[in-house]
Amino acid sequence: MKESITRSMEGLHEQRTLELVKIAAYKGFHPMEILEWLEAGMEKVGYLYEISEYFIADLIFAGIIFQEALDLEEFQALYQEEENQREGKGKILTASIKTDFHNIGKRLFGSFSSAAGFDVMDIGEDVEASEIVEMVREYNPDIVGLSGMHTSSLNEMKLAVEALKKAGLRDQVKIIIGGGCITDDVSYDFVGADYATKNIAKAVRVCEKWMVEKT
Ligand code: B12
Repeated sequence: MKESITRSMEGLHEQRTLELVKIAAYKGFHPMEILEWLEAGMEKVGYLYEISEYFIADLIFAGIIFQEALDLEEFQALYQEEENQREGKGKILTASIKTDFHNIGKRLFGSFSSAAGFDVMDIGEDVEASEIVEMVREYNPDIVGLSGMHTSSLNEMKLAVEALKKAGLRDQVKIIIGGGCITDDVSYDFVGADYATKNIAKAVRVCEKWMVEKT
């Protein structure tokens, strides 16, 4: 199952990928596992783009297939099952950082956090540091989740954290960063965040731990 889904995603086979995800969901595979197989395919798409075997249209199409898979009723039903005490766990504000229009990973973080009981406000893509400050003031989240896929995203995230500090809001929130800009040797200290990960399950667990510590 794993290899077929990854290969089908890599090969940009829309219908086949969707059918395979439906079958995997029917067979009872964990949503996190299915997600990882799809992501492995996306990684390969990124690599094929890097070596010029795929073009920008292929990246766009890969993004569409991935999103369609996540929107499948079968997949949604799976992670709804994960849902526990929905409301009141805490508030999370998410954004793709300035210059970054990628949003699939950020939305996933939002969906899984929401399924775990957080209230999530997604303020979109290419979000300026000043908008993040404004929204933290308005929405008063417990946690800010910043997403970035570009190598330069870390600098933009650092600027956002500095802007929050300058506005006197940094101590009110925990900051978690994720996305392709996070590599093994990335230090969240550089950004001034509290945690960095590409792993959604780990991210949600950390957010839950923060909320327990807060209360
Ligand atoms: C799909 C895609 C696109 C789609 C995006 C569609 C969309 N709606 O998002 C489109 C076609 C629009 C696109 C555009 C571009 N892209 Co693009 N894209 C990709 C691709 C193939 C997949 C990204 C993806 O969605 N992956 C699947 C998701 C689930 O993974 P993820 O985002 O990493 O998220 C996971 C974790 O990181 C984590 N996560 C994500 N956010 C957050 C946030 C928090 C708080 C937490 C805790 C966790 C978390 O959760 C997810 C679950 O595992 C990648 C290749 C790759 N290897 O990633 C290139 C890639 C990211 N793109 C790239 C580039 C260069 C571009 C363009 C500049 C191309 C161009 N010449 O125009 C533009 C950029 C536009 C812009 N200004 O942002 C480069 C970036 C290079 C770099 N290091 O700087 C990559 C790496 C491709 C490559 N190998 O060259 N892209």
